[in-house]
Amino acid sequence: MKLELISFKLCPFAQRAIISLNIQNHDFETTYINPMDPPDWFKEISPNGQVPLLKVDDQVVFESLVITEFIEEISQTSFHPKDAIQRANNRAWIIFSGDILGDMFGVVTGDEKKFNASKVALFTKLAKVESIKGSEKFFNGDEFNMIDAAFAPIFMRLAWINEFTDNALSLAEFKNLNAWSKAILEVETVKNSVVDGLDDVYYSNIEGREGHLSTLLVEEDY
Ligand SMILES: N[C@@H](CCC(=O)N[C@@H](CS)C(=O)NCC(=O)O)C(=O)O
Repeated sequence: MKLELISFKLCPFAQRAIISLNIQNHDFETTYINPMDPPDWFKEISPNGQVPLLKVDDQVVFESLVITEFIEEISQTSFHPKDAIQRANNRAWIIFSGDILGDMFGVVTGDEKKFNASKVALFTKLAKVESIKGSEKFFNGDEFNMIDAAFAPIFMRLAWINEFTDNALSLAEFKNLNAWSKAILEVETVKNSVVDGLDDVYYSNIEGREGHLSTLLVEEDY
């Protein structure tokens, strides 16, 4: 089975698919496009015009959560907990993490009003996750699972934003999330799930959006 991931370097949804493919030891090719200015061949094969898109031989699978579940199904090892209720819960929180990414988009792109509203929505959701996350290393314990991969792009971007600003989105009030974030960001597969220098590209992206967040950037030599 030939796997090709159509991706966009800045896309947090594509990053989840990359982590899943690598953790589950699949050989795959990556083709980067800009989904805001997609090539014709992409328009022809993409049902919704979005990345990530996984080409499987001459068929396509789209939607990041469906792609990660598909990868799970074709893998020798499972990336989910064994217990059915725990697995169902993980899937529900994975869906929830997509909403968190929606709030982060508002934080990165919005004017001051939108920024503040998105930040409140973001922190309300993070507080919910904090309330159900125990003190285990990863979400389910010592093993890095799909839910950890789903949250990895969130924590990576929050860490960058905090580094680029005076901790505008600090997780300090969330003891469990803070520790979970640190554990996830130390995983090699997570570190390697983005291209070198993506933090600089992310910084430029925040600047280029000219939203309220860009006014909070600390001028340093990025
Ligand atoms: N629900 C989708 C969201 C994917 C998504 O929003 N991708 C963005 C890039 S990060 C995209 O392709 N945007 C272009 C567009 O929506 O036209 C998923 O989980 O795969």
